[in-house]
This record gives sequence, C-alpha cells and structure tokens, in this order.
Amino acid sequence: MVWFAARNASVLGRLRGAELPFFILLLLIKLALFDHAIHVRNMRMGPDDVIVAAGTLGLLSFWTLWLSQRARILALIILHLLLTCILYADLIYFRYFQDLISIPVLMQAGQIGALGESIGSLLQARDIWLFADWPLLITLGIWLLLGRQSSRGILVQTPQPLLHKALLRVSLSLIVFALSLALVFVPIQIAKRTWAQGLFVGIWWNVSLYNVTGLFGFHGYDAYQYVKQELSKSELPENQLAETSQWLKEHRLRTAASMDDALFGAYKEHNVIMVQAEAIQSFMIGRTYNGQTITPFLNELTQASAYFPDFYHQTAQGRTSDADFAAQCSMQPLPTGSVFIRYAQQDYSCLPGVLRDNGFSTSVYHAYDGGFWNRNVMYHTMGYDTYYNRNDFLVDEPLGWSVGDRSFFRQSVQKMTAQRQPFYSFLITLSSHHPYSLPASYKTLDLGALNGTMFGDYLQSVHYVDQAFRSFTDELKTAGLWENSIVVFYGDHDNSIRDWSPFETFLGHSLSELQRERIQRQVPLLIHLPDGSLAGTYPGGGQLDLAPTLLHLLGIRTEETFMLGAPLLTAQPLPERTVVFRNGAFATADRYFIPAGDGVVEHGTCYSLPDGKTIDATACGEAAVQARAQLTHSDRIITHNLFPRLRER
Ligand code: GP9
Ligand code: MN
Repeated sequence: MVWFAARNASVLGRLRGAELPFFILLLLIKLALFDHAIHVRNMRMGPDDVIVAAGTLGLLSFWTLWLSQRARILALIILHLLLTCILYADLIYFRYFQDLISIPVLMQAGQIGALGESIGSLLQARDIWLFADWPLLITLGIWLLLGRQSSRGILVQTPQPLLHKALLRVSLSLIVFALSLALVFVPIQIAKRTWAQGLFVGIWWNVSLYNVTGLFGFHGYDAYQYVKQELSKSELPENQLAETSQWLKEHRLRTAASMDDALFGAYKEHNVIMVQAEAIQSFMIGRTYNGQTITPFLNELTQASAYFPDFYHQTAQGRTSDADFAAQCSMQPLPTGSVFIRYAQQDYSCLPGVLRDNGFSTSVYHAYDGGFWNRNVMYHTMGYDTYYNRNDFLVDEPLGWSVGDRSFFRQSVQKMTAQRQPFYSFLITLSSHHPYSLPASYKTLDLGALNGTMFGDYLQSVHYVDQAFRSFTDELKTAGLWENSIVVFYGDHDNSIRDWSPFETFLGHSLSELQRERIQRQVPLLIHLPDGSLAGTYPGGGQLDLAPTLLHLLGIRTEETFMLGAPLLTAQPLPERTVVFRNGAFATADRYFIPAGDGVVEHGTCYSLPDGKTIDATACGEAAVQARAQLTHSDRIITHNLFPRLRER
C-alpha cells in the first residue's frame, strides 16, 4: 500500500499541470457520447461545438488553479462526478421528454415525477461508458484524502516563496479564464450573426439552444435567464395595477356576452374536440385549381358547421405556440419570443384548466418531441391532465417530422375513447409543416404549372390533411363521439411562403397589399355542433375568441379568466368586435388598420372593408388606441404575473 501510494504520488507529481486538460478531455468525450445518444435530427457535434464545450469546461474549472495540486485534483474529481451526474440526468430526461432539464422543470415536481414508472425503460446498457472512469477517479480521490501525509511532500513540493506561488496561480487561472471565455463567446457570436440569428430572442426549443451553446453552456444560460427574470420581477406599482384592473373591467363590459343569452350553456357538459391544424390558411377553402378541389372535406363540412371565412390568426414569433396560447388562454402572445418558453409558470386561467375545474378530463395530443415549444412545462401549467406526445404514438405512417396526421388522428381517437366524459381534447397536427415535402405517393393532385413548387407541395399537404381530417371525423362517428361533442377546426398560422406569384397564379388574379395582408392572416375556423345546428357563415373573429366561444356554449362563466376575446356564437349579437394583431394592426367588420413603423397612429394605413379603399387614418384612430391598450395590458398581466393580484381585487 505504501509502495502503491508512493508510486502513484510520484506519477501525479510528474503530471503536475496536466490534470486540468485531462479533466476537460474526459468530459469532452462524455459530451460527445451524450450528443450521439440523444441523436437529434440535423444536429451533430462539430468542431465549433467542441471548442465551445472546451471553453465552458474551462469556465467551470479555472478556479481550481488557485488550489494546491492535491486539492485541485480532488476538486476536479468532485466536479467531474457532478457534471457526469448532470449529463446523465439530462440524458434520461431527454429520452422521455425530448428536452433538457431546465430550472422551471425542476420547479415542477410533476414533470420529473412522470418519469417514475418508465425509468427502467430509459436506462440503457451502453450508458455504462459514461461511468467507466468512476472507479479509478473515486479510488484516486479516496487515496488523496486518506494519504495526506505521504502525498503532501511529493505533490506540493514547490520551493518558491508563498507570494510568488500565489501570484503564479492567480495569473495562470486568469489566462485560462480569459481563453475559455473567448472559446465560448467567439463561436456563439459568429453563430448569432449568421445561421442562428435571433436564437437568444425567440428560443423555440431548448435543444436548438444546446446546439449552439453545448450542454453545460445551456445550463449556464438557463440559470442566468432564471436569475435575471427573478431579479427583474418588480411588483407592478399599485396605480398601474388599478389601471389594468379598470381596463379589464371596461373591456369585459364591452365584450362579454350575457349569461341570459339563449346559447349560454346550450351545450352544457358536451365533450369538446379542438383541432389546431398546422399552417392551414383560408384562401384555398372552396377553391379548385387545374380542375382539382384542394379541400373537398372541409368544403363539405363548412355546410354543416358554423363557418368563419374571415377568421384571423393572431400569432407572432411564437408561431404554433402563440396560436395555442391565443386559442386556449385568450390572451395576446408576446412581441418577442414565445409565452410558452418565457412565461411558462404564471397563474393563467386557460381553457383546459377552467374545464378541468368544471369536471372535464383534459388532454392534449401532439405527435412530436414533448419538449418542443416547452410544451412539457406549459401544458402542465395550462391544466391538462394528460399530454400525449411523440412517445405515445406508434410511427406506423412515417411522414415529415413524425407520424402522418391520418395515423395521428386514428391513434388519438383510440386514446379519446378511454377518456372520462365529458372531456376536452386538443389535437395539434403536423404533416403540413413547412417545407411541405411529401413522398410522391402522397402527392395526389395534378397542379399543372404549380407541380413541383413549394406552393404546389403546400397544396398537396393541405389536401392530405383534409383527407386525414375526414377519416378523423369518420372514426369519431364510429366511436360514438361525433354526436355528443363540439368539434372545432382552425389553422394555426400562415404557410411562411413569401413569394406572392404562385398565390396569384392559384387565385387567377393579382393581389393588392391589403389582400396579401389579409390572406396571410386568415385561417379557417369551423365549429361543428353535435346536432349540426347553427350551420352557416359568420363574420370576423380571431384566435383569442375561441376559448370564450366554447365556455359560452358550455355555460361556464368567464369573469375569473382574464380572457380578452369574446364569444363568436351568441343568440344576441355582440357589439362590434376588434381583432387585434401583435404589431398593433387590427381588423373590424368594416376597417383594417396597418400601423406605421414609428407607431404613430396617424402615420398608419386605414382601409375600409369590404372595398379595400384607403381612407383617412383618423377613421381607425380610436380602435388603434384600443388595440394598443389590449396589447399593453395583456403584456402587463403576463410579464408581471398579475393573475393572483387581479383575482383578489
Ligand atoms: C412542432 C410544431 C411546429 O411541434 O408545433 O411548430 P411551428 O414551427 O409551426 O411553430
Ligand atoms: Mn405551426
């Protein structure tokens, strides 16, 4: 033993200074193993990522250079064990949630708890490689701890005076710190200016951040964001709270439907099945091109449903997640980023939570990675009992990002039949996602000049979704759910195709600026009521109106909910509605307003509808001020989490 200690001590003595690079190298290998194990599409650890990762490890460990060699080795061993544990926890979490552990996740006990039953299936034999070095490192650590006397002489054998030694250590650590900082920030800055523009502003997925910052960089950034948000959580001053509370009261008076309305509670305790369809716009509903009907089933269903041809999406940078938030919570999305990511832990009153409080079982279905758009966290906050994500679907029809919508719908109905009734089921489709590339066998339309273009592929995808939706309704009928459910179908946002010439080819005429603006904003909305009643065409409406519409039909009061929209189906018509867009634009039945870049109302463009003529901006002035107020107060309520304080008032 003495021989072993002395021999090893002398080896360590000779390796003086090599322990830090060795620590970094070992962890780089583990990070590469981690990257390989999570295997994210289109993301592989490249040379840039290795540089950033080495830099982060340098930042995590530079301070050990202040210590004596013995203490330093011990500190590095402990750090190494700790980082391996974090890395492994992330790996297990990723296998289940397709996401990385963030601080909000740690705060939601239920999230990690969900792993409980499946933990066995998440552990894999090859993970042993992550721990292969542990026996050696732990033995070395124990030996260093126990072998104090024998090792001290060899390891800390330095003739220099104390001050000189301290100066040397501090300077060396500063050099390592500065170098590590450069290794982290230079590649990230380059990425931010080139291919990852806007990444830190509009984060849509922790994994995309990881792709640039590396694993420990991600955790560092996540902790920084969390602390920053906590520190900036100033209480909104009482006078501003009173102002928002007052605005909310007046807004409700303007928009609330009467509880005495004949449709209030007309469909009490019916199931609600709501489908948010990826990138489905309104312009091709009811249209044919080259003798082909794009959406035969939706066209048919418009006849049997309450159909809103002028319905608008109200999304911003958060895209699908904004549509989801607007529809479920009836609040405005944020000007930058997504509410799902930035404020996933506020005390919202959204449709699923309200329905759950009223005895409904609530579930959400989306066959993609659970962590995308931070859904794991947000769906818990919103009040869903169950979130069925990609893990819960069999990919028996591989298509695009995941399983095809047809199979997604079929498997969702199977799950739905097991739900306790009344239930609320929210389904988010995916097959018609940009860039709309489908296998040849799925392209069943002959679109002439548009064949092979992205716009043509978009129409093919929409046609596929239309057919998938038909089979969904057939399956609902077979399962006996069609007759006792309100079925809602709406589009989440536009198709991101910015070249207008194929739109004009398809529609057969050129498009004015206003027509383009409206085409880009209009998504279809169909509400099918169990008995097919209220079928017909209705004006206006936006995504913020969806939750209030359903609550009205189900006979659930909305005063406590902070919902900013208004019911679309009422027996007594409501006063005129303004659909407010995130950039301050708005639409009413007879006006459409596009604000100027400088935000001055008079500099904006006011159109009259339906003729589309430009009129004096003052004709839109009052509604433009109201629109801005809605955005300001919605932001205030979300960012300051005013829900509990407003409820108390
Ligand atoms: C992925 C899907 C797409 O889960 O919701 O989101 P998008 O890119 O449309 O915002
Ligand atoms: Mn989308």
